[in-house]
Amino acid sequence: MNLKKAAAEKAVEAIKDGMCIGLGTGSTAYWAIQKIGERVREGLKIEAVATSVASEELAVQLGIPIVPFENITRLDITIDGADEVNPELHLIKGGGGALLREKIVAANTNYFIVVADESKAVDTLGSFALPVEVVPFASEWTKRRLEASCPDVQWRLKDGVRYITDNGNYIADCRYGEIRDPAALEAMLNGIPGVVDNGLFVGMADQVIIAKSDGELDTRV
Ligand code: ABF
Repeated sequence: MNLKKAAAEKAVEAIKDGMCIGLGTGSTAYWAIQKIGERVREGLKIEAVATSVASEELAVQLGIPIVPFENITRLDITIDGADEVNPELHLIKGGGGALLREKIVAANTNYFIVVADESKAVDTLGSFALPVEVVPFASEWTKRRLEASCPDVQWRLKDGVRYITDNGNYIADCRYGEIRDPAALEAMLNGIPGVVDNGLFVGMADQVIIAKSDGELDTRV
């Protein structure tokens, strides 16, 4: 059974005619976009914005109407994946590199649904390296500031060179091990000059759908 697909398709059931939808990024959100495309071809009337160039291209291929962000004031539902989800529904996101757009979209959404397979459910956030988006200017200085709180900070690489986000920035992957106070860490990191945002999503998820290998869908609100 494809757990990511099962969770994503369950989330898509919440979408109704006339809604504005935020499209997530990653291999779980991929299945949500596929299902939304199927429903659009069956007559569902929606508009959508995407959290990454990759998701926008997929949506366009599938016939999902993509509108400029400036044309809408608020999204009804966003469906996106996560790298870790804790029992309070706080998240680490950004393993796919799209954390900044994902956070802007989630913050402007009435109902934010996170979809994941059971491997993403953790008791304590932090085993997954926390992505921090950093502007290129003086980036080594910013990295040193990050290292003051984190023992292991690595620039994300792609094909041997620094990974560049859709916004032209770098990603520093920060391995904290255990994040006991996600809200405090999120605020502290975003207070460092040169940091654009980080992958902690605290108190943003309205619903989390986790597909389990026994076939159950665990829905948490
Ligand atoms: C996006 O895709 C990211 O925030 C997250 O990093 C990733 C989730 O991974 P997956 O590909 O397993 O859905 O949602």
